[in-house]
Amino acid sequence: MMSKKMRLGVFLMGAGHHIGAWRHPKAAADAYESIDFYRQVALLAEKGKLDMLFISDALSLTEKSHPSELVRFEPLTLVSALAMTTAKIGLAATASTTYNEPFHIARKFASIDHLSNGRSAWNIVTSYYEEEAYNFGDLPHPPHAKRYERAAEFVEVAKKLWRSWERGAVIRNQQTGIYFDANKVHAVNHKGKYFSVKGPLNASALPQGEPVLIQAGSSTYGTKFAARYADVVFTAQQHLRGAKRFYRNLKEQVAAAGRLPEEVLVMPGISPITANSKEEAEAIYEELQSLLDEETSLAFLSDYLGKVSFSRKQLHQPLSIADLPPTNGNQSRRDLIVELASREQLTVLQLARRVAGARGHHIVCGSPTQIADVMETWFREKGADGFNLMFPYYPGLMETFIEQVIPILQQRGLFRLDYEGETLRSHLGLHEHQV
Ligand SMILES: Cc1cc2nc3c(=O)[nH]c(=O)nc-3n(C[C@H](O)[C@H](O)[C@@H](O)COP(=O)(O)O)c2cc1C
Repeated sequence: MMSKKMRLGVFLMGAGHHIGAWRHPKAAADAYESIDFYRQVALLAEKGKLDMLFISDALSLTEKSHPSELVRFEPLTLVSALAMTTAKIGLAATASTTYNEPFHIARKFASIDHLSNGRSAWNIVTSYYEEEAYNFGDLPHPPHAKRYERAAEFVEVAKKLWRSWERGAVIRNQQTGIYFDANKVHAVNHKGKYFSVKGPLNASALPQGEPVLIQAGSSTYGTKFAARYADVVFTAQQHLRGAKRFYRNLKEQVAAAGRLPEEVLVMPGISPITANSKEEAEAIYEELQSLLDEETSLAFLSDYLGKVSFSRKQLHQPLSIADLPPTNGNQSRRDLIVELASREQLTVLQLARRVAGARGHHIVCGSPTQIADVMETWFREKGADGFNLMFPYYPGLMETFIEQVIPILQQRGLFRLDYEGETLRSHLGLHEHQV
């Protein structure tokens, strides 16, 4: 029996992660703005004893945006609703450090942590879409390095705010009339390059001390930031070799930053298609591929590559790496896609169709045992401490996984039989933050 347990989140994305998902007859096409849908999948995730729900975000759309990015719930609002319909599972919401202020974000996560009794997590992103800038004044989207510089100061300020109320500061003694101990509440008085924040926060010490901090960005700046601040790193990895390289590199950086490598969990995305056999699972994948439309698939690819437009002729030729412009967006995803194209010698159209399957994440087709085998191998060989599950369509493929793959992982001693603690930090085996 293995004592270390695999950590599993589920990345909820409305109808599904496959770009054609919303057209699949078994998918919930109205999922993006349906609380009934989210409530149903959240309960399913809790039934499977998963560690957390994960909600991504963006702050803009264009006429080419996919349905998943046209209309959707704001993540913090959504997780606060789900906190009321679940009891144990962690609630991870994405919020950008580029288009928010630290006081707002620190306060909102403090509220979520209180109202969920210690189940909050913040997926810290710096925003990858240039268009987001147009919704926040006239300034251009800041360059990649500046976004990460601001993100670091942002998190420092948020941490100071979360520490501004010591535990025990709230007294609420009805006899003496003393509500709180002012000696245990501290101003923050932060003055830095990007922010000036006096504090304290108008929320008492969080049940978890701090929300679980998730980082999703794998560039050089991204991993440096993660090594310093993250509890969990969400990353896209296509194959075990690359995952092991990323894992080793990140854990080395964590140690160099003066932290323990096991304090930071690496959770790549995985998109499992579970069926009775590998052939049946591949048939589901092909059915989803048949629902793709060329234009949306190419729009996704173009975004990831840094807004490239392709001529008709280029679509049937290999991707020309030399012609790619520099990008201010998601650098690690672009590197991954470029590597995939050259490794498998894909034409632009074939590449667009591949990326459409799980936005560059690893797709695995197989029987329940085969899916569990892949996950176990990545886990044992130090390519992953766990996974963020990204089902091609919901709820069907998630149900199959929860009913058929989770019990195998449990029988192998790789995954919990039940929740042992109350907070997300305890599910993940992370220490509680002292305040
Ligand atoms: C797996 C993964 C998921 C991400 N999810 C989001 C997201 O939901 N919203 C967002 O604005 N950025 C998201 N990002 C973007 C990063 O947070 C970062 O802002 C962007 O600059 C890309 O990071 P990188 O260049 O360090 O790889 C994600 C990045 C990765 C690798």
